[in-house]
Amino acid sequence: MLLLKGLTATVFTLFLAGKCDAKVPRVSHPSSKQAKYLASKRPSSYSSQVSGSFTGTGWSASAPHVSAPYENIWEELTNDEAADVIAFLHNQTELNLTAASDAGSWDNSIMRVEVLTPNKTDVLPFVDSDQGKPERWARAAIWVGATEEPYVIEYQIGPLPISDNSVLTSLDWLTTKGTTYQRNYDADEDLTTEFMYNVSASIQDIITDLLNGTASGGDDDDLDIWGIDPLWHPSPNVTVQWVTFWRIPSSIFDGETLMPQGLYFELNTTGRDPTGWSVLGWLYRDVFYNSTEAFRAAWETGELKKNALNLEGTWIGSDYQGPTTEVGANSTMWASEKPPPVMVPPSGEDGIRYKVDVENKYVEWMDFSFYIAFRRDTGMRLFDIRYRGERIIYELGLEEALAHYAGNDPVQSGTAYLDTFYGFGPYAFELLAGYDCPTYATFLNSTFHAEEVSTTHPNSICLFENDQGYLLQRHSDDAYVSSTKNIAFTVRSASTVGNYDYNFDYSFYLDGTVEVTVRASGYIQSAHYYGNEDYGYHIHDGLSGSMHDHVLTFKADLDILGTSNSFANHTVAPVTTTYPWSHGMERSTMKLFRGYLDNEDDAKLHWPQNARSMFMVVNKNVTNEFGEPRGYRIMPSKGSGMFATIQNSSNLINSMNFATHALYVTRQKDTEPHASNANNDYDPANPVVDFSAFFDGESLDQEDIVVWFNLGMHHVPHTGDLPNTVFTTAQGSMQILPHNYLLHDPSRDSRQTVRIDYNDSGVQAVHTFGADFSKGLVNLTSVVPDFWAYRGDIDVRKFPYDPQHPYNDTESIV
Ligand SMILES: *[C@@H]1O[C@H](CO)[C@@H](O)[C@H](O)[C@H]1NC(C)=O
Ligand SMILES: *[C@@H]1O[C@H](CO)[C@@H](O)[C@H](O)[C@H]1NC(C)=O
Ligand SMILES: *[C@@H]1O[C@H](CO)[C@@H](O)[C@H](O)[C@H]1NC(C)=O
Ligand SMILES: *[C@@H]1O[C@H](CO)[C@@H](O)[C@H](O)[C@H]1NC(C)=O
Ligand SMILES: *[C@@H]1O[C@H](CO)[C@@H](O)[C@H](O)[C@H]1NC(C)=O
Ligand SMILES: *[C@@H]1O[C@H](CO)[C@@H](O)[C@H](O)[C@H]1NC(C)=O
Ligand SMILES: *[C@@H]1O[C@H](CO)[C@@H](O)[C@H](O)[C@H]1NC(C)=O
Ligand SMILES: *[C@@H]1O[C@H](CO)[C@@H](O)[C@H](O)[C@H]1NC(C)=O
Ligand SMILES: *[C@@H]1O[C@H](CO)[C@@H](O)[C@H](O)[C@H]1NC(C)=O
Ligand SMILES: *[C@@H]1O[C@H](CO)[C@@H](O)[C@H](O)[C@H]1NC(C)=O
Ligand SMILES: *[C@@H]1O[C@H](CO)[C@@H](O)[C@H](O)[C@H]1NC(C)=O
Ligand SMILES: *[C@@H]1O[C@H](CO)[C@@H](O)[C@H](O)[C@H]1NC(C)=O
Ligand SMILES: [Cu+2]
Repeated sequence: MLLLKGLTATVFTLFLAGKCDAKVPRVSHPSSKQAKYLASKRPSSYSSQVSGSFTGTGWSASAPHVSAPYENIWEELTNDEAADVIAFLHNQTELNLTAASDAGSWDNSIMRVEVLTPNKTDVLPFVDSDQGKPERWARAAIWVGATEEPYVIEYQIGPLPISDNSVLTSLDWLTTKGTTYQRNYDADEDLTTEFMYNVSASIQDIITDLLNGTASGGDDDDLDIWGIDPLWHPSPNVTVQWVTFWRIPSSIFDGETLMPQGLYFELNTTGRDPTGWSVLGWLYRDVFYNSTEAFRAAWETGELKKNALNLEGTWIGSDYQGPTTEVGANSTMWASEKPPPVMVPPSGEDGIRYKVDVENKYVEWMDFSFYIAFRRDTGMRLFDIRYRGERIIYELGLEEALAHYAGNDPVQSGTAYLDTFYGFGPYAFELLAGYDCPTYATFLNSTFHAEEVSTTHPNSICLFENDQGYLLQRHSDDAYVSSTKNIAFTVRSASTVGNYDYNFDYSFYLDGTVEVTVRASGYIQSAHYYGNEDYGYHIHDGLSGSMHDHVLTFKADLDILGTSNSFANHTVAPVTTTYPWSHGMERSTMKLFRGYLDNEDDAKLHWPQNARSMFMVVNKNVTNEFGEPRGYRIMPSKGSGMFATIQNSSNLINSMNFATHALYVTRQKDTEPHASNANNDYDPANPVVDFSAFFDGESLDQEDIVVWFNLGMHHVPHTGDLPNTVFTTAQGSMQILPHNYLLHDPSRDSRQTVRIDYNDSGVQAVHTFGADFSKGLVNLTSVVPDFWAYRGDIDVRKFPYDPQHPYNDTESIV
């Protein structure tokens, strides 16, 4: 789903990012897998049209200001910084760069520039000891197309701001491969797409007969062609890919991934010369034909049985369709037109109980404070999360998102998306107030810089407090009842990566808990049902809910009272033992067994059966007054924590070693900041970062340690995933919670607690501890979203490169 390089930017030529068919303008590199020509449907607005103040669809609370204790050193490059870095890159003649807007697949061009996250070893002295601010550096990914063997490569550029001291140097230290060089076997995807359409056109009579449609690349096509991701390399330098036909919806609903047609063909697209490419065979109803001629011959016998077609209908739309009876029961949602209860801010802006430094994306709520950063590859991440003034987590964020499919057919079997390749930043569109977030949330923007265009997604991060709908604490007896409200603070963003929508929450609770939640919705990628009985349920006419695993890997760099930490394993286990008081008789009981992980060799972990072990990051050297080491526990909450079913993936080879286990513990190292790299997908056998290389036996005893954990689900879509998967069940979360960290439950410090004393004669006393109650009238008009205020991307072009005017040319791209 990426913009085609070489075409003018005025034509939104969209690529199908393997992930299929979201019709959104992709401001990114033409490095995606399958091409698709679609017009933009997403509302977009451009800098030239922006005027006045922007409020978004909601009330958009401006929270009280707090000055961040120090500046956000993790924040993405500003538009001006990005422009400078791009200008600097264009000055490096050895890179032989063509301006992105003019570049084709045979040119070298800038794919993306972003901030290079500063080394922790440089940050801590600055943050903790007020020593010099870490240097600010950028990183850039360059598309090297002007060669027979195209590749992508990353560099670091700095220090910023650009000056005579600034240099372009290798980023190889950030890899496990020893180089950021990554061979790109998909540089000519515009031509491979054209090749696919030509193959289809060459047997149009068969396609019409079997699929009742046309796939030619033209505007009036009924069918689309795309397939596996990543591409296969059965032998060195050879590229093979299976593709299939999908029906293009004619309505606004982009449910193309619900309409696979069950006819597949295999291509050899080795090398850069299309005249050397060939069709290796066809697959229809589980029969492989080793050439187009063989397939035609079979069709001409007139004896080919036909697959059921997956056709468009209201079933792919997500609109209100009720009341329905077709599902086997009468709908009883008889009052659903009435407004449901809404969340309201009790006292308007005066009532806001958190503070924000908007410029530094720094937030304080109750006993927590943190900084928000945003990355093209992984979206939102948090830094320096403090609780009661002490850092508990240095860094918390997504690392990679795997969606590994399986199937009897080669396209599903060959599909294993590594979504950082497409990026979560480019698809983190504006959140809809009143739906994604309460209308009273505070909204922040996010920005990324790809193809020499800076794109801002307004209102793509929201911050809000809300009642969790269940109590944090209660107790009653014959003399009193006591209760504490469970109010949590959430930071949210959502990314629509192709067909799928991922919602990310970081939530903070009054008891000191931090929770990471990911939820999935949007369209499933389905399969044709023929032959796929063992790989999913039959969910529509010719449709299988193609089974797949979602594995989302997160990094949690905990620092418990310093960076010298250990990973504790406390296990409850059955024992049989005698006691002085048991008269010599054995009793069957259980005990608590305490241990530590010694080193990285033991640090690939699974959640133990029956949740019998508790895993904690503790500081052995900082015990509480009862001698217990203070720590934070890691515990699956929603879902149960998971890892990939498929091990040794034929598709991903060495690029999914972060998905072999449920969680991992490693030594923190500047050279191992990320478990994956967005360019791995280009050549998964030779990843830039192979997570398994992090495990080299280093001690985990009072060291700076990092926990990497997986959330996700084994997704076997059923009829309830039509038209869209629902967040209620497609979710997983991890809690990071205090464990002997304080001497009692810290939520006692919230005044939102009540105690009512009573006896037979009624209530004797009411204790509200100084808490205010909401009072007055609520003007609900203020919580009705203004849907017409919804905006799309705001793109600011940094170039075209003009040596006379190289800087910050903020032109609209349309
Ligand atoms: C978000 O972007 C919009 C549009 O550029 C701008 O008007 C607004 O001030 C930005 N908001 C914040 C919080 O930076
Ligand atoms: C690029 O090179 C030109 C000419 O040498 C110089 O004037 C300019 O400052 C350079 N710009 C950057 C960002 O390095
Ligand atoms: C620079 O790139 C162009 C294509 O943009 C290519 O034709 C030319 O050969 C390249 N020059 C060098 C020295 O690689
Ligand atoms: C960050 O650490 C790496 C590995 O030690 C080092 O190569 C690199 O130069 C450091 N970056 C900066 C900006 O100091
Ligand atoms: C084939 O497509 C045409 C036009 O879209 C439609 O009218 C017809 O019903 C379709 N036939 C089948 C068998 O689906
Ligand atoms: C594959 O390509 C690389 C360069 O990318 C080349 O060095 C190598 O010799 C090629 N291998 C084979 C088997 O052709
Ligand atoms: C694909 O094409 C290349 C180059 O023509 C050839 O070397 C290779 O054997 C072919 N591979 C397959 C699987 O057909
Ligand atoms: C296809 O299969 C037929 C019969 O099995 C065989 O004779 C022929 O050589 C094969 N053709 C190719 C291109 O592999
Ligand atoms: C729906 O309700 C109608 C009227 O009460 C009844 O006749 C019908 O059997 C019901 N259908 C189902 C599927 O329960
Ligand atoms: C945790 O400790 C228990 C009991 O000693 C042991 O059985 C288990 O293997 C340990 N788990 C890990 C991951 O070390
Ligand atoms: C433990 O803490 C004490 C006091 O803070 C300190 O002096 C000592 O060096 C620490 N020991 C280790 C192993 O970290
Ligand atoms: C409620 O709020 C709306 C807009 O915020 C305002 O136009 C309206 O006058 C208010 N109504 C009352 C009764 O205050
Ligand atoms: Cu799924």
